[in-house]
Amino acid sequence: MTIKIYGHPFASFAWKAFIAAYERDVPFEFCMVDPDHPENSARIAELSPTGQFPALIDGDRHVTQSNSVIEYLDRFGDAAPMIPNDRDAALDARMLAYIFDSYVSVPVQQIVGEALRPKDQQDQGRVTEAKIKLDKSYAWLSSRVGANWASGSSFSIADCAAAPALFYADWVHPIPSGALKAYRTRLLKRPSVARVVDEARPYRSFFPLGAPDRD
Ligand SMILES: N[C@@H](CCC(=O)N[C@@H](CS)C(=O)NCC(=O)O)C(=O)O
Repeated sequence: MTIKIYGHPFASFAWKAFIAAYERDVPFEFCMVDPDHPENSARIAELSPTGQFPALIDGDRHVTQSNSVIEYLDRFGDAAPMIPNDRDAALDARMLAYIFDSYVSVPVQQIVGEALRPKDQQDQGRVTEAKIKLDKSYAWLSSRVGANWASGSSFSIADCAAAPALFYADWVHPIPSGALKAYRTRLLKRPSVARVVDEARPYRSFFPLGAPDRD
């Protein structure tokens, strides 16, 4: 039975699932969620409470929420698990993943979402609030990311979350040079991350703020 992962190549939370699958060499069928594939849009509406992706199907097992999909993929492949075996290391990795999701990816989504609203409904105040949140996150994370990966020496769920979060964050609100920016550069060189960046390239014109001419 082939594992199916529902998502879109340009979607940051879907990247997290793809990165974990590539890290662990887990084959899967990619199910594109877009208007050209209404059957996948209908399926994701059943799989996820809000219709948001990613979601995974493995036989009778249905998993949604990017962090849960990553955790599910840990049962396959030989690579070090994305949720470390050590209890404290697992806690740190999960904690950082939540922080990248909630305090980097979500403010980025808010800034992008604002640009997608009709001009007369856009609110610069909400954009400013989201950027203030990003500045706080950048400062906090700069003093915490490791010399190799987000949490310790092994690539983990925290890095799966950090890669899309920091990739798009730097586009909407540039990360100052320093430890966090250097970590973003290291992430972009990781083959699993470079692969999702490449797979998303054809969709850059979707970016409502205008994609910069760089990664
Ligand atoms: N908490 C969810 C967030 C998922 C999410 O925000 N997905 C976005 C893609 S990055 C989405 O589905 N956007 C399309 C939509 O909201 O209709 C997770 O971790 O999976």
